[in-house]
Amino acid sequence: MKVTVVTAFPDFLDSFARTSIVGRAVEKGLIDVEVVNLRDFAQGNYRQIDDYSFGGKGGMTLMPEVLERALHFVRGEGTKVLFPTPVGAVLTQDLVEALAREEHLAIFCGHYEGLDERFVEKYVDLEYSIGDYVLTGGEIPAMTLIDALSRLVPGVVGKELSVADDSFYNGMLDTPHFTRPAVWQGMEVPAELTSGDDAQIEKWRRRAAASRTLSRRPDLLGRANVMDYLEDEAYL
Ligand code: 6GU
Repeated sequence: MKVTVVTAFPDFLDSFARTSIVGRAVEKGLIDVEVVNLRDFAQGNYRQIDDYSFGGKGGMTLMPEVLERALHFVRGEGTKVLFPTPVGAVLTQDLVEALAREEHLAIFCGHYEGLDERFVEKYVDLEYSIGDYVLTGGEIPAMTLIDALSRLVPGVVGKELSVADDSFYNGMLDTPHFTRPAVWQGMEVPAELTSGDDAQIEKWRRRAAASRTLSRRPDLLGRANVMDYLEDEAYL
């Protein structure tokens, strides 16, 4: 899959696309990340990309002509156009999984007040938010989405199993994790995990996931198949 990020801050994205697990996935050709400098599509002596918002309090908005020229440069046959914005649909693992099936995503990063709404209306397929707080621009949400997408691409994360077991993958929060030593500062690793008995381990993991989800994120339980976790046992 290919992801293009159109941004006024290409260096920020470039370093991300070259670093860590995502960087290795790019290097191996498992995912293609293209960074496009919005300023390359500006015109005039000042290379202007934004202007004051009409009726605003001094905030800036990216200009539709500049955005459109960038779009015509990056858009191909199967391109889905994305705009990260706090007024978008909240990004969930289900949405990430749906987007992972797309051939090409083009993410247009806004700054300040965002993109001219006429461009959004004409070209944007999906507006997404990464949570209920306000950031200065769409670059971090673009990186957030690319990171989440890349780990779904086979070969990016070392063990496929570690993806299948993750938080949200099955609608539940992840279990706690432990490593050696089995006793640390008087605190013991749950006996089931050191038992070597696969059935006991699985049962412990299901209960731990269900119990954590119930206490920390009960809002997720409507989506998860709780009965898969509890089987028909009484617990808690
Ligand atoms: Cl996608 N953009 C901005 N600017 N702020 C956000 C966000 C996106 N999601 C949460 N806050």
